[in-house]
Amino acid sequence: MIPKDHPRYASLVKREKIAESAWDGVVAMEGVGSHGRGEAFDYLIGEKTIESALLAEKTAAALFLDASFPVISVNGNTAVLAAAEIAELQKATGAVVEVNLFHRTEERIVKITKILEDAGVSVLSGRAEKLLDLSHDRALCLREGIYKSDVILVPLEDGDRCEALVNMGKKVITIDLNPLSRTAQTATLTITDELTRALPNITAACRDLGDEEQKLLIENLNNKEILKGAIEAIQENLSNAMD
Ligand code: PTJ
Repeated sequence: MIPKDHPRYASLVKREKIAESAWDGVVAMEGVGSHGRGEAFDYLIGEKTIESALLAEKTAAALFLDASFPVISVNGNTAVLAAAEIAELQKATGAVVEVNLFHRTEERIVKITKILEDAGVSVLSGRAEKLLDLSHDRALCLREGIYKSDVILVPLEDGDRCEALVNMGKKVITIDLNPLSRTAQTATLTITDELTRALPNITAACRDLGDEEQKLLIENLNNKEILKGAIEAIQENLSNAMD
């Protein structure tokens, strides 16, 4: 039991959720390591939404609003940390939600689908086929979901799969606290922010963006600049810590 007055209460609650869900077989054991890496990078960016991430979140909303077939791909960590936030984003975008796992088992798909549905998410079901240019089960996805998407959000994704989706001509948005990861470097648009801060910001922007702002955000999308902004924010934060 984490004491409510602990200075790092919110962070510890998230960590506990991830740990418990790993024991329950919902989060992959590897996902515990991914969470720890995320925590470390969140310290480095100051555990807040940095300016370049807010721009990326607004741009993500613009891409969603502009999409003909938007999809949100959900893995174990994302479902456990942000099922309610995914439900809100789905409402704001009309996106199809597909459970798509790196460490894929039918049992995990069923458990994660239930967590999402309990939070009000409508989850696409169907028979997964090997449709991505990747080896083994990582190629599996739904023809009427990820395969058909033109804009796809893949939070906390693996670099290889992100690259395969980009190579299929999709606009790939990722949420990844590590701006140096292969995923961050390969995606069309990278949001260097914590998942539960990023998703509500995208949802809010979907509701607030005007047509002109939406158009400008898409025209000016420059992921290299966005990533540079994140790395500069880390540099600045580290310099401030030494003052
Ligand atoms: O549930 P599965 O089987 O699909 O597996 C999911 C994991 C996360 C295990 C899988 O996709 C994986 O191995 O991912 P990686 O390669 O560890 O990449 C995940 C990235 O997400 C890392 O760069 C972390 O820094 C980042 N990350 C972790 N937690 C958060 C995060 N970014 C934003 N918010 C977080 N809460």
